[in-house]
Amino acid sequence: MKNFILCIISLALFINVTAQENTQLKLWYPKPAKQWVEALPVGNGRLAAMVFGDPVKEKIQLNEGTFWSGGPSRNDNPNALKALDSIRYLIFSGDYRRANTLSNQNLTAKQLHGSKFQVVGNLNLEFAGNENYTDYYRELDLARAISTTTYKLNDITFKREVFASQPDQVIVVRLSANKPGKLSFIAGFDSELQKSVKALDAHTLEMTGLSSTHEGVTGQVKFDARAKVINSGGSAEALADKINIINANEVTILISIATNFVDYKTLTANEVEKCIKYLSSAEKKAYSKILKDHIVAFQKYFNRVTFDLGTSPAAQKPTDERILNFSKSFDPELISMYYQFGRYLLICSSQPGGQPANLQGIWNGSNNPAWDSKYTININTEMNYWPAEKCNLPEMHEPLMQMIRDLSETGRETAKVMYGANGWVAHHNTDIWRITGVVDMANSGQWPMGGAWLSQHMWEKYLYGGDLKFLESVYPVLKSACEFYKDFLIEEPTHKWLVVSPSVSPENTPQGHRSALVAGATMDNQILFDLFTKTIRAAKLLKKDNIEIADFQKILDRLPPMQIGKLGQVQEWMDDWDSPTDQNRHVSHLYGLFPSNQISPYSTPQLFDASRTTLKYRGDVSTGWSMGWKVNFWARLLDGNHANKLITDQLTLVDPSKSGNRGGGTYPNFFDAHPPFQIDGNFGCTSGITEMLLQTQDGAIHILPALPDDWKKGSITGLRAYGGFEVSITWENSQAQKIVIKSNLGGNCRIRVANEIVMANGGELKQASGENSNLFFATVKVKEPLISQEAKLNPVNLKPTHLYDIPTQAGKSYTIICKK
Ligand code: FUC
Repeated sequence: MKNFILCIISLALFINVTAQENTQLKLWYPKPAKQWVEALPVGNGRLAAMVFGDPVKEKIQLNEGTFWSGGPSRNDNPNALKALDSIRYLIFSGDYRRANTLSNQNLTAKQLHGSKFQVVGNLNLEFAGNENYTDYYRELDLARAISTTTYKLNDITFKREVFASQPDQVIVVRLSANKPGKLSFIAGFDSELQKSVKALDAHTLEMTGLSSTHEGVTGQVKFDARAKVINSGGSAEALADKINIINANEVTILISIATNFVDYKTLTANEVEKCIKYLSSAEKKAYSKILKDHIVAFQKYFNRVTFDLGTSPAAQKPTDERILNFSKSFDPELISMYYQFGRYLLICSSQPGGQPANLQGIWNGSNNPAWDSKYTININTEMNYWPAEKCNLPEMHEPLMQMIRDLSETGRETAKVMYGANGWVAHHNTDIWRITGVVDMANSGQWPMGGAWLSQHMWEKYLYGGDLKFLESVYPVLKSACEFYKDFLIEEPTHKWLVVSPSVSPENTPQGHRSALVAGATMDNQILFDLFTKTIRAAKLLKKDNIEIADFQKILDRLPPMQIGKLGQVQEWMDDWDSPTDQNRHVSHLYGLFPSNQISPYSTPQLFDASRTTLKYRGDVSTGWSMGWKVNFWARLLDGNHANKLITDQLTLVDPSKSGNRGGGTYPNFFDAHPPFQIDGNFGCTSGITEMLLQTQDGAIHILPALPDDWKKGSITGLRAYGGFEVSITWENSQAQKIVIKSNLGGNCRIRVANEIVMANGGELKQASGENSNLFFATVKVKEPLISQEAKLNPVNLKPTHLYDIPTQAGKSYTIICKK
């Protein structure tokens, strides 16, 4: 009996110790945040906060997704149409600089280059006499979406928890201590854009504010923010614009924020009523219930994917030290945590009914953020959503779908006014008002392809989920995008291909040109190939529009092929202007490799090799998002070690206290550093890690296509593949051991895997041959590339794989054992 009790006691102690040491999926730090990129983000898709965790002066910086400068607005330049022919003529005559000047004068928006995502303000909590705290600790628990700060003062342990509840639409701050009557502080709001701050009573603070006027558009977004301060024990008193809490046992603060925003053209909501409504329904609930509902709602999404790469002693250190040491010490758990952080950020910044994640997701501490913290749709916004479907967060994709629907409305007028064309068009930037004209100068802004790229997300959503009703609902958007190019494309003089002009290869200028303006940039051709191919497929599936798709097919047939230039590279432009010293962060001409599936090791080996050459010239280290993109590229090139090298480059600590730090990497709070903070790098890398473990775009589900040598053992569960499949993989000694496939839609499941496999429960399995009968996996057939005579191509040596077909039924799971 005595032994039994001892055993129980030591087990209890052990559990306690391991619980404390279990830092898995927790960002933690032994000191408060000083800089914004050290603070910890929480969010519910509409509301967001950055928590600094300062025991003396706590700052909780607040955002609301619809609080943007300006108001409903457009930025089409009406001079465009009359200048268009001249610009095109100048481009075909090789006078790129004059084309550029004309474009700046007539196509670029006259005044409005987009609104700014703005800051609601801060909730400040001031604690007198807290200066000598000890035992400080703060964390962000990714698995529960809660930021916690603890410290000791005079032997009393204080704790603060902050989370953003999606079900209750409030940000919750919970303060407690392990002795009663010890909590005293003053709570107040402040904001650069405030109109008023006052204490309505001893428990309620209210702040109102108005967004900025920007580029001639009057600020029209109004917010109402309220904090309900609920103390148990002690007392509360209203000061003029603050609340004083004295000797409380525990305090819960509920923060509600609402704006007058309804949609991109309507600002008629009553922000005060909305704000009160959220608050009054939340305050009826017990804290424990709000907390429980928050965790359940968050974990419904988060728990769908688990990822384990093993751990190492390096994982015991604070997160910023781990990032600092990453390239020197083996810390696989930092990679799995960074991966899950990307999923965490998407759940927190993009929820159905809200705005899509912008350049900073939904976290912004400045009223003049870099690039206005808006939507750059020549790569960055798309990158934000690369993980959505494959990482089992399809609901988080919804706000982007809505934005594309909106743009297909606003972009109609742009098509008509600027180019005299039908259909819809969007250029390289947009904002909450869904502007679709040319933002910034021609070298970056004159890119009429943003809408065409974005609309690929609709087709991808269909491929993963198989929802024909959804496809039917978005088909008009795809068709209308095609209609724009049907009118807008022109024949180029040399090969008689149909090309986009004027355009740019995003933000890159051919060396010696001093103007980026061109016709027929490779990325444009690749995007159009996808747009027309997939719209035709959608029309066929929906049994619609035979006549229109015959027209679309004719256009498709006349698009330029990809070209391989003299360096053996994928050519970026229609002419072979690529330079071996060009290390531009954009690698637009490899859109065909990723996110698209036009370049494949199996069906287009020459382009596959040329892509590798392009990337070698482009180099690895770059801005954060560029490195994120390259993880995906190297995964698609089936080179796990190189992809892993890019992850290591991306996990380079960017210390915000050191000025002049210009390289991309990762801030102490795990936010991606462009620099400055830009969230696309986080999302891009999460997508890239998925691509290393599972690919779905090349006719089969490819298991562990790009596993680095270092990732010998691990497991991942719940990834999604085309055709409604969910895939979990366990591997050891760098080889798949067990694969579990859940079929949500039924149909043939074709898998590509390095080792031979058997079905665990004796299900049907056969060697695959011919086309995959499952149409979700239908591959594309691109034209043969044109290859420069000077190009030297390298052989493509692929590791041998096996291809199998498994017939599946909807709702069933299939366990596959891999032979050694
Ligand atoms: C594009 C990129 C920049 C930056 C900006 C927001 O213009 O070229 O690097 O990411 O978007």
